[in-house]
Amino acid sequence: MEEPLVRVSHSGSVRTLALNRPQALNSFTAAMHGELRAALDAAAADREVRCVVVTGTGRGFCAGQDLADPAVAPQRDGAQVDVGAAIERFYKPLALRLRSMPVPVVAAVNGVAAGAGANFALLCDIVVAARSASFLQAFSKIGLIPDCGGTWLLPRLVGRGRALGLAMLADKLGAEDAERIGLIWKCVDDATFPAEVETVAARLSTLPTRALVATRQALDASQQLDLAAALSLEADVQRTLGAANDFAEGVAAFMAKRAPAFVDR
Ligand code: T3D
Repeated sequence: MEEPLVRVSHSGSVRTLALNRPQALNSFTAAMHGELRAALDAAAADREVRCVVVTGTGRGFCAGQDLADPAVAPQRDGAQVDVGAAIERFYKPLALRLRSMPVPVVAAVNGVAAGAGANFALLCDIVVAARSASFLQAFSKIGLIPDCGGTWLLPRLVGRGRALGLAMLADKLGAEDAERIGLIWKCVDDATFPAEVETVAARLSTLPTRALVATRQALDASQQLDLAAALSLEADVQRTLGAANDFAEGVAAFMAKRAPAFVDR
């Protein structure tokens, strides 16, 4: 049987999607985009799923666009290639899908994350990286700008100065430094990486999913709002969440000194 380009596995209420083109450091092809999109859609639609983990097989996380793909590589005969069309067709929907997932998404960065592969990781809610992993905004090396959300994400995560340094110089940033400058949540030892990812995903899966997703949405929306508008948004979201099951359960569990069992999604 043919190997899938995205390996899907399930443990408890955690769905893991592993990019699976290790021979090319899990770089994106049209077919892999298709499988990833289908797997994300399936996870979003499955009420049993309360956390999604994305990772890579082999020694890399994802090396961005597969540059050997004739659909994007400049043609030897001088024919123009519409790189923008690939962005519209694949990367924009991928970024918007990740940011609209109805459950938290963890990027488990097991190795190098380059180009769109780096920004694919940074679009996720929580990024945990193995100490040997690295992040590389490889775009300037091939005459492009950061895509897959890079121009939006980088200044928001690390500020304009560091964003420009990372994007223009395209140096490999080790996982420790990525954590130090606030690009990612956590860098952990390679030996404990799988267990740490499992722990964080299991924890997220027991937390109030709807509130976690509303937190992501409110943080993203606040980037465009003044304080008064952000405060109003907070009031609106709290009004909705305050009427949901998880708020009642969270308060009841606190008062009864027991662990809560959240159900909303
Ligand atoms: O084009 C459009 O549609 C626009 C979209 C753009 C989005 C983008 O992501 S643009 C950026 C694309 N990505 C890159 O430019 C990164 C290219 N890769 C690298 O710079 C290096 O491979 C790494 C720094 C990521 C890792 O280096 P290293 O030394 O650990 O590994 P390596 O030997 O370079 O790569 C291992 C194999 O994977 C190698 O194949 P081989 O020689 O063993 O048969 C290499 O060719 C292959 N590989 C790595 N990255 C890609 C790739 N093959 C195709 N496309 C890749 N992006």
